[in-house]
Amino acid sequence: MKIAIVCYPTFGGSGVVATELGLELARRGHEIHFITYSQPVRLALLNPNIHYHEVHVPEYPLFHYQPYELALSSKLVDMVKLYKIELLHVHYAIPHAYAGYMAKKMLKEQGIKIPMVTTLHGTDITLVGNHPFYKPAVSFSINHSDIVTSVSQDLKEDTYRLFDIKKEIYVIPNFIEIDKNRIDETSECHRSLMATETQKIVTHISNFRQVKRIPDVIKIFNEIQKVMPAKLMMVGDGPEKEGAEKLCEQLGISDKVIFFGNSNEINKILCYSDLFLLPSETESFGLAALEAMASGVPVISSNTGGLPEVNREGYSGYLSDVGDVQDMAKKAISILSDDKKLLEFKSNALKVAQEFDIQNVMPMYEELYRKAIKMI
Ligand code: GMT
Repeated sequence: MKIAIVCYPTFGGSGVVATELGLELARRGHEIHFITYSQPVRLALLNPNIHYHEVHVPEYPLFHYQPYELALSSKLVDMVKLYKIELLHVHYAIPHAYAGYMAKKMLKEQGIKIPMVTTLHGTDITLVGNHPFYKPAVSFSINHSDIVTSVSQDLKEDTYRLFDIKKEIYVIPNFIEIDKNRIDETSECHRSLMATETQKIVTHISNFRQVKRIPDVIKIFNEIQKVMPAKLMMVGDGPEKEGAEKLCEQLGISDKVIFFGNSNEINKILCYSDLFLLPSETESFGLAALEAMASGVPVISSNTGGLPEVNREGYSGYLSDVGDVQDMAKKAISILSDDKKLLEFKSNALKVAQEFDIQNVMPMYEELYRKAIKMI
């Protein structure tokens, strides 16, 4: 199939999922066209089946806001015609499903019919899309997609609860390429550079937005380091990073916390991590938790959104109520202070991650693509 993938090219989970999906589809012989405003961070253009088309938005002083949706839908029309693309797969409803719908309409006027699959990722429904200023447009573009998918059962339920959706929503979970995630432990996993033999390594990876509850990460770690030697690896960047650095200083633990910024090599950090913290306010899926588990790292998370579908209580980690820092710290310490338990949880985390292996999930997308193409 010839498929156009529209996504955010940044470090956010939806962009990562869209990119990894496109790469695997290309390996399976499909022709993939990424259409976005800059090259997706995880995109390697080394496969002849991968194309990348950049959307340019010319600056014009009259515009207070540059019209990205217009440029995107025009680019979609042009690329569909030029490359005879058969299907649009848009990731994140805002504004991609809206722009995709406009492209479909323009193409129809020119006698070209093309189906659109929309994948809902989370904040496009729970945080941003639900805002009254966007809600009518988001409902409209979901209802006018040919096929709608969500990355967890919980997100599907939230979508039906928050919007007036008449379409069926198919749940296709996020996935991980287990083999690609593995690195050469002896040459690439530099644990000794980061911590001493006796220190436990705790890691958090996110876009450092409010929804991730970054102060909770620091407070949980603060409790851990009171009872055992430990280090905290903070990976990612975003608006909450500066506050986090200040909080570490206030608590007197700055020397035990490393802020890495954004990284394309998270598996080289996860390989030596003992525990992963994800105390988010809400999380439709928690791709970062899955990435940690694929590296054999147990997870302490909140029990919100789709997280219980990924992190299994008492098996791959533990889940606590949002904001219950003391409970999360207690559970973290219970795993980290018992070497036998830690080994068991590490092995369980990997086992759960294997359920989400890309090879299990990819056929679900391929089947829906075929269904969408038949629909129009
Ligand atoms: O909040 C983020 O991590 C970014 C956001 C995005 O759209 O890039 O992530 C959402 O989509 C990810 C991929 O499907 C999910 O794993 C995240 O759980 C989800 N974030 C939230 O729901 C807060």
